[in-house]
Amino acid sequence: MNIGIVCYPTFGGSGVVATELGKALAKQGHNVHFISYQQPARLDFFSENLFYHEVMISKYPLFDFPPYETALTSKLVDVVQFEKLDLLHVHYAIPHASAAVLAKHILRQKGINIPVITTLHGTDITLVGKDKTFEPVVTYSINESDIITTVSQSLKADTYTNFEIFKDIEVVPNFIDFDRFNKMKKDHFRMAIAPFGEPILAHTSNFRKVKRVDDVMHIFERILKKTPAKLLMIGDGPERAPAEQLSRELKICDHVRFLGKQEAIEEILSVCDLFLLTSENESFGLAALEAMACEVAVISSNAGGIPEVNINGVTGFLSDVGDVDSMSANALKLLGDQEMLKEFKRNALIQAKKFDIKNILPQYIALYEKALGLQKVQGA
Ligand code: GMT
Repeated sequence: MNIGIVCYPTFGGSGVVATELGKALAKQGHNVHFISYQQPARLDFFSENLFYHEVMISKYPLFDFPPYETALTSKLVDVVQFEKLDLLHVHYAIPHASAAVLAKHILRQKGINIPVITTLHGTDITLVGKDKTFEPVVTYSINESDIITTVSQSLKADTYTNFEIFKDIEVVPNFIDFDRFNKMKKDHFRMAIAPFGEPILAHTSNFRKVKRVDDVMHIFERILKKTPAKLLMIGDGPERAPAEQLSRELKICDHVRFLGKQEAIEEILSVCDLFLLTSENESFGLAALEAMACEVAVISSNAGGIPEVNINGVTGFLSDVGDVDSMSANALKLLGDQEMLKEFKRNALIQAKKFDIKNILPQYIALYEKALGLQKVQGA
């Protein structure tokens, strides 16, 4: 198949999922064309059937707000025609779904039928998308997509709650590539971080408000009062500086390392014991899945789709959003019982295997085939 993938090129979850999906499809022999405003972060190598088309935006002085969506739509029309794409798979509703739907309508006038598969990732539904500045366009573009997918059952339910959607939604969860994410032997690294054998905790995110990183600080403060430990904060975003400041105020900063964005995250996760995910909203929690694949148990909130990934009492523990007392008590329970911790780590790996890319990729391919089949019927 000739597949067009539209995504954000940054390290955000939706961009990572889109890029890894494209790479896996290319490995199976499909031609994959990425369309975005920048080369996707994880697309940093050559492959004969991977292509990148950059959306250029005119800097005309009249534009206080350069019209990216219009430029993206025009690019889609161009790439679909020139590269003879079979379908467009867009990740994150705003503005990718509406641009794709408009491109589809334009192409229809030119006698070309292009199916649009829209994957909803999270904040496009639970936060930004439902705001009335975007809602009518998001609703329209979801309903006009040929296939709609969400990354969890929870996000599917939220989509029906927040928008008037009259089509079926398929759930295709996030996935993990075990060729990359697995527990590696990194004893020297563990020694450097925790020289006295202290347990190592980690949090990974884009440090946005929705992640509640201040809760991570409060949980760790409570843990440190009872037992020595180290905390690695991985990623970057607007809440990073306030979190660093809070770690000083709570007098835990000597035991917390803010590592910023990291490429080889699997190497860091390989030396960790517990992963903390405190989000207010989380449609799936790819960061937790990556940790689990590296045999790390998870202490998390029970928001959104997290319970579909982290199983309470099996792979970790779940608490209500903001309940830092419960989360720190759960962490201490695991850290205080080495046998239980070992078992939870083993369970985390078993659970992560359910989301092996080898199981999830065929689900997307089946949906592409369904979309192409549908298209033939409509075109007939
Ligand atoms: O919040 C992020 O990490 C970024 C965001 C995105 O859309 O780029 O991630 C969302 O999509 C990921 C991939 O499907 C999910 O694993 C995350 O749970 C989801 N984030 C939220 O719902 C807050």
